[in-house]
Amino acid sequence: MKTILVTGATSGFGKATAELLAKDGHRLLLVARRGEELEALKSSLKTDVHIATLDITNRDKVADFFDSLPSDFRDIDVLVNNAGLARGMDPAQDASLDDWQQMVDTNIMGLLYMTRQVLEIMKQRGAGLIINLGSVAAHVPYKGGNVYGATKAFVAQFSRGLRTDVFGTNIKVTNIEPGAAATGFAGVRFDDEQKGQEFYSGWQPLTSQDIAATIDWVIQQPAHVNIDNVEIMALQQTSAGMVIDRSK
Ligand code: NDP
Ligand code: 8X3
Repeated sequence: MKTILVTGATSGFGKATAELLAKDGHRLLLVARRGEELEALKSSLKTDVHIATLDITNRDKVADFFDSLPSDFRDIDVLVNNAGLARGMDPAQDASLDDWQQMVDTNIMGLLYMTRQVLEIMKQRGAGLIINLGSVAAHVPYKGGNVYGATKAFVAQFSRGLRTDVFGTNIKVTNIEPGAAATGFAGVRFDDEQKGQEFYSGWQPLTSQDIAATIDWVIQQPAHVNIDNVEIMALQQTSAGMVIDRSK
């Protein structure tokens, strides 16, 4: 039984991961901004669960969260840095600066606030595992993916740098990079749940359970094994080929 902290547990990958890890009897800390969804999830899980309404972009609130952890939940073995989002899909020349700000604040700064805090615990314990949710968008540009992809490129390089820094401390680091998966993601991106659903219809994307199973597999590895990177895409998705503009 491990103590596992999952960010963004109210939807998609985070929720499916909490549900799967609860079946294995792990002790779970679940955070997100929507308190009612966290309460409902907690009451559906048959394991020890501590929930906290937390906006990971708020550095002080993240510090308060760690300062006020119940004693039973302090010895965190695993952090799943899952909370994240895309906002908008306009080309850079038309994009909203507010959307860019929110993606940077959440996918980069929020992930860093959580990571820095948990490293204090893992350092003291002399062990730990940090699993980051990157994306194939870190490596493959697509129209309108501009800042979202760049935040995930940050996650990829930060994961490599972090693994380099913690070498010799028994702390593991994994970056999981999925392709498109049917979650709340597209609805948030387009700010339109219906449009989000349409993005996933007519083909078979990854599911939340596919990624939860991957996270569970990473957690189950023996102590001497570090899964550095996992790239996973639906069979029906691939990266776009080279395109030539002949309009001029
Ligand atoms: P969902 O929209 O279904 O879930 C995102 C979760 O993040 C929600 O639980 C949301 O909770 C939480 N969240 C967002 N902002 C904050 C915040 N500021 N503070 C705390 N929690 C926050 O999306 P996915 O499950 O698909 O996404 C999970 C991760 O996987 C993200 O990092 C995403 O970039 C990545 N990813 C997704 C892919 C996909 O196609 N679905 C593919 C590759 C990577 P709440 O609103 O309650 O705060
Ligand atoms: C989200 C995956 O392919 O929609 O990270 O950009 S994709």
